Amino acid sequence: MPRLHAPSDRRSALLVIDMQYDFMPGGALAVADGDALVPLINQLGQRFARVIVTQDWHPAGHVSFAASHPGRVPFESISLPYGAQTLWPTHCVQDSQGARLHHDLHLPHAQLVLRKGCNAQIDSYSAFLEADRQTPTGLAGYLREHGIESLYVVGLALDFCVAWSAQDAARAGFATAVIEDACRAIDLNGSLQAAWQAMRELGVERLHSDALPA
Ligand code: VGL
Ligand code: ZN
Repeated sequence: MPRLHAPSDRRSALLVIDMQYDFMPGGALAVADGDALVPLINQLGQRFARVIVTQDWHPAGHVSFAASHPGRVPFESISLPYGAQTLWPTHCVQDSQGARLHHDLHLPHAQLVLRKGCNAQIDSYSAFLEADRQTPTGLAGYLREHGIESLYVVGLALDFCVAWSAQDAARAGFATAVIEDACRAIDLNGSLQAAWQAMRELGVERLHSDALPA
């Protein structure tokens, strides 16, 4: 695993995952305390030369919605052509209020807002590769063309979109860290512990926001 560059280094980027109303308390797929991250992520953003933001951005009737499968309920798992898929409450429908970024998120210098999960038949927790594990979002190419080598990942949810994005970043050769106090988890059937284990095996660093490399 290549070495992590400091946040202020032009070769580093902060990757802010899915800070959208549907993942906030009161949202369709609420993550406990998700909104508490906003001030910390705003502060972290100030320390990074480069910031990238993602949005979960599903068409109506998306394959990951329990409502798209008669007789199924949220949080069940089903088998799809690309493998097992957890079914979710309907969330982050393109252009809905729940899909908007939290209004208090203040990252004025963010250069890229990447939308993922746009294919009706394929989910995408990862900001790099859709759930078929073949369709790229283009993010790796974007980062390489900008000379970015180190990624610090924050946001929601730690055990799904943050963890999948961090793992794919590490596999793609980026030095990758998750800032754990700038994330919150769903924690479904042990998913949080499994996510940390999988990230550790790929060399993803687990950092606290007050201990980032200088
Ligand atoms: C997410 C479940 C479904 C996430 C997105 O952002 O972690 N989780 N869609
Ligand atoms: Zn989703």
